[in-house]
Amino acid sequence: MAQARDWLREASSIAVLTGAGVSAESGLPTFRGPNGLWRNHKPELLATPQAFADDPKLVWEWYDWRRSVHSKCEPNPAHRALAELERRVAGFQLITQNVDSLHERAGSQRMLHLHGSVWRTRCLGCAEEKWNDQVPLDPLPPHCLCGAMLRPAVVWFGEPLPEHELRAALEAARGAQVFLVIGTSSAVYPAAALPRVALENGARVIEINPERTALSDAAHVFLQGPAGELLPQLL
Ligand code: BJW
Ligand code: ZN
Repeated sequence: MAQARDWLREASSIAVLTGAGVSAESGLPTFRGPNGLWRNHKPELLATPQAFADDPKLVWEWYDWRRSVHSKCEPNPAHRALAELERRVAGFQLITQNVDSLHERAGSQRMLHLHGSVWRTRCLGCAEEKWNDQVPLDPLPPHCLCGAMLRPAVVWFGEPLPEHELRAALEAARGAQVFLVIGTSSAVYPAAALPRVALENGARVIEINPERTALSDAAHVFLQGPAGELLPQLL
């Protein structure tokens, strides 16, 4: 912990990659692990274009439920500590896989969203993207003014990540002196490759997670525990 704290204090460029675990203490379930089931469906099997094509109403019900859970949750001390770190360090970049908006609600601004947002919809007909914070959505599935069905503006398996976000995230990973990896199982690519890119480019990599992950052996420091407790101590 002391070593990691020194690196963070001395660094002029810091990049942070977050995953679902950073929002766990706000009450949001993660994707994988013991609590990762929704009505007997595995979330990672619902987050696919195939699941949506097979049963758009089922997939929308899952997103509608998640939107309603998200709307009742508040940012936790981990989100707030990262927003504070951004205010202190000029060369700061937050990269998130999360779609919940809790980082923004905690005050983060220099953010890249790799997997989109549950609060945006995209039209399957005219492709228009829009902010939509209606909870619950009615009717379900929702439709665009053009008549076509809407989908959540998130990135499902097999879909490309938004080009600008991914390019900027790679650039931040290459340029970071310290790369923090918080609350992600490091199982989903290309996000999981970012800490490796940072390592290859000489960054100190610090991981925070209650469980060891595919990254833990390669990280310079692995801090085992919940982000909401460890991050405020670290920063
Ligand atoms: C705590 C905590 C606390 C608990 N404090 N921590 C083989 C090799 C490489 C790649 C592939 C491959 N086979 C297939 C692929 C590609 C595929 C992939 O990676 N698959 C893997 C499963 C192998 N990737 C893709 O398909 C991506 N696209 C792509 O590659 O496109 C290529 C392409 C190019 C050009 C044209 C076409 C295609 C897209 C990936 C999209 C992922 N989407 C989702 C859903 C988003 C929408 C939604 O939210 O519904 O993103 S899936 C889901 O996983 C979500 C998450 O962002 C993502 C990562 O999950 P995360 O955040 O790590 O959560 P968990 O639950 O896994 O982990 C939580 C962690 O928190 C745990 O470690 C806990 O211990 C910890 N934790 N409490 C801190 N208090
Ligand atoms: Zn439309």
